[in-house]
Amino acid sequence: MWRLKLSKGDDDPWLTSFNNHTGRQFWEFDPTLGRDDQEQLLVDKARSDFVKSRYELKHSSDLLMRIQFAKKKKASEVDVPVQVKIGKGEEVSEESVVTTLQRALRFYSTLQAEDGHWPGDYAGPLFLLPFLVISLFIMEALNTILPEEHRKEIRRYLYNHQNVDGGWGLHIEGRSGMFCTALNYVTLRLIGEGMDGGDGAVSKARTWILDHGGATYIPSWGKCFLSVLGVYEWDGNNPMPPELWLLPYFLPMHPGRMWSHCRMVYLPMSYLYGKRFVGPINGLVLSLRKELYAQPYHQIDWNSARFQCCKDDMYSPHPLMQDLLWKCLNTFAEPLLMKWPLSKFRHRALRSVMQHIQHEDETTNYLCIGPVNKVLNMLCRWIETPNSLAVKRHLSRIKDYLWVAEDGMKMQGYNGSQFWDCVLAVQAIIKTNLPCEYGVMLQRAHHFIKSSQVRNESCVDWSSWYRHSSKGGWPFSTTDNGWPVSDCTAEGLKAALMLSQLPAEIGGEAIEVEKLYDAVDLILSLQNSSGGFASYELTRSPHWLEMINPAETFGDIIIDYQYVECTSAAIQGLKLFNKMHGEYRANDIESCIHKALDFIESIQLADGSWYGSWGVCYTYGTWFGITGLVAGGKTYENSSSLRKASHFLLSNQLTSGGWGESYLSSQNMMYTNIGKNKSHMVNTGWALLALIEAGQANRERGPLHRAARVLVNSQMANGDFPQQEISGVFNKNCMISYSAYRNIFPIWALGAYLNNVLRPSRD
Ligand code: LAN
Repeated sequence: MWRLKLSKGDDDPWLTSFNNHTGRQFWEFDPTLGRDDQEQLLVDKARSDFVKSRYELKHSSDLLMRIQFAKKKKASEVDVPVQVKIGKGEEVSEESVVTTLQRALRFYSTLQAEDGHWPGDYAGPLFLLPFLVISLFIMEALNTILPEEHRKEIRRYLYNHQNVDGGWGLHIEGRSGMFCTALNYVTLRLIGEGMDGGDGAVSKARTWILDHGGATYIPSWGKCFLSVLGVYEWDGNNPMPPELWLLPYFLPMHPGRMWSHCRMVYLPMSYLYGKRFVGPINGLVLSLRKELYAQPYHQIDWNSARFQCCKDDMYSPHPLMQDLLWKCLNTFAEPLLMKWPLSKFRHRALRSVMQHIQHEDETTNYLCIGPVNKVLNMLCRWIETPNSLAVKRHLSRIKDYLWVAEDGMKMQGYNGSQFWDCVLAVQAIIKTNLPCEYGVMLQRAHHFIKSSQVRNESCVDWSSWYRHSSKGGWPFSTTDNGWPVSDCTAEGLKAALMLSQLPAEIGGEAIEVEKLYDAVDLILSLQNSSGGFASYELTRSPHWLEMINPAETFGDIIIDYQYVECTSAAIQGLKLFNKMHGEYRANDIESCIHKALDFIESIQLADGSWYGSWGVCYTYGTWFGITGLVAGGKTYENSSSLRKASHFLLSNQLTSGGWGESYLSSQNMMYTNIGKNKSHMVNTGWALLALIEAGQANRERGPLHRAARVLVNSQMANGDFPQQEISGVFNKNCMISYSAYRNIFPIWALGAYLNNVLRPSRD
């Protein structure tokens, strides 16, 4: 039986932590549990139910965790009032909303960990497991780090998410592409599947690859990983020169000016490229060289393969200028840098790159900023010294990225979404204004928030490692990851302030005011001259640099752009802080908010919406746009932006009363409903919150009532809400799961509906 373990180091001598593993979550297989057990039956049923509807609902419902938690709670603790359903044309009564919220809060409280966070599945992309498996294979650590029980769950996951045509998409809901089809095919073969494994699934995947021109058509990140494995040639890659790191910083293309994720992924990639590293060649590798291509491996024209990319993967085609740049570098620069005397530069560059890799490892407790550089850094450290302490520390942190649900074992997009979910959950719970239902939830969450703040800079000379200041910030996942994010910090500030307003017996002890000052300092330091806020750092280079984006599958990766979400969160956090602590930097805060408001208005789209970059999509962006403007003092009456935004939302409300936005909105940058005009509870929550915020209750209440009814009626018998289509996104084209949203947003929106619409006088 699989067991979720929380906030534990498990006496692993190679692990380090800044705060005693607060928020850490990982799964372990315990062979002694589960035989003939009731729990095992539930798990089996969840698994087979998933398989049955896997083409209709591709998102798993995180049931293994829920089954485990339900077992832990005594019957009396999960005692829930009788469910309510509201008929067509029937009024939504205050009582029905209160009952729905009580049921929802009682259920949600059973999912909270003792340290105060709500664990959950943060997977979705399908290119991450292959990166891990390929690296472990090369390091000869595959079978020790992923023993048979793990590999069994990985097989389950991959087969569950294979499309009907035999391929895999970039993420669980995407159409097939060469990137994930070739990589997952290789993964299955490396973890022991035969050429005809999986009841024909493996050969079906191979047919997909060959029908689409063979693996030379894999996008650039795939080319890099296949080269490392030895099933593709380095000559078939465009240059990724490590020498970029030696350029003077004033040049716009200096890696130090790029988006932290982009910089951190191309750092180890440039190491592998600079060394032309290839792992040990064995029989399986030689066989893959035959399986992946239609023509014999030695006859492949690697020079033209450099520019090949399957059209089903193509999201950001290279501009002509970029390809010319690669041609020049490849023809003139690379040959010189590989030979004496210029090879001296290459060696120096590789040394410098390795120092940056080490620095990233050590400042993040070997978690690294994300899943891609985690795995690549690990491989680079292994190439440097196979038995080093660093490699051991890396291996110990792999389980932080793995998650098990009824669809199998997956690799997550981060080491979790602990902090982010926690601060949103706190705001949702407080909004219900049902203190009798809070129990210990808020105190625990408050503890988690306080213990997750980043207390120190990443190191003494952080800026020479191209880091922004960290002190006072909050991360997206855990403190051990160590990279603060602008909006996580702002939402953290907001949640901490709200909690400090509650009586101590409900909210727990307030955070020290100096720690709030640190958060405010950090937020203020993250504002760009245009007024907008980016994600981790300031925007350090101009937009045109996106021209050199080599990753065909992603958009907007080169620099840290400014987002409506991050900017709105900053306004909200600073405004609330200023109301409660007018003594600190009031002038700076005022001018910051002023500029941020202008920025938000300047990026509003013609139809009144905002494009949300991290959630799907216009409902998400518009919720942030509206809340930012309202927090900054705008009203429906005095702001045409708010009027336009409200109109936008109302005009997209479905006849059922909900909203349901497809992930295609993010990808195509055009509002698109989910098929059959289905409502999605998370979109409905965002839209309802936004409309209430914009004062819709003072105008026409019908749309609010209809939306609330959809939310109430969607609740399940146990107080949970259904998992629907995937809700998160990054880099425009790749979707990611926010498993906690299905609980958080119905609660939050119904809380706002109850207190601001049904009984505003008592608010
Ligand atoms: C995240 C997750 C959190 C997210 C929010 C805080 C929600 C957002 O408001 C700001 C941006 C941020 C921090 C964010 C950025 C991009 C991330 C890190 C991710 C979506 C999680 C995974 C993704 C990362 C880039 C995935 C690795 C893939 C690459 C293309 C490098």
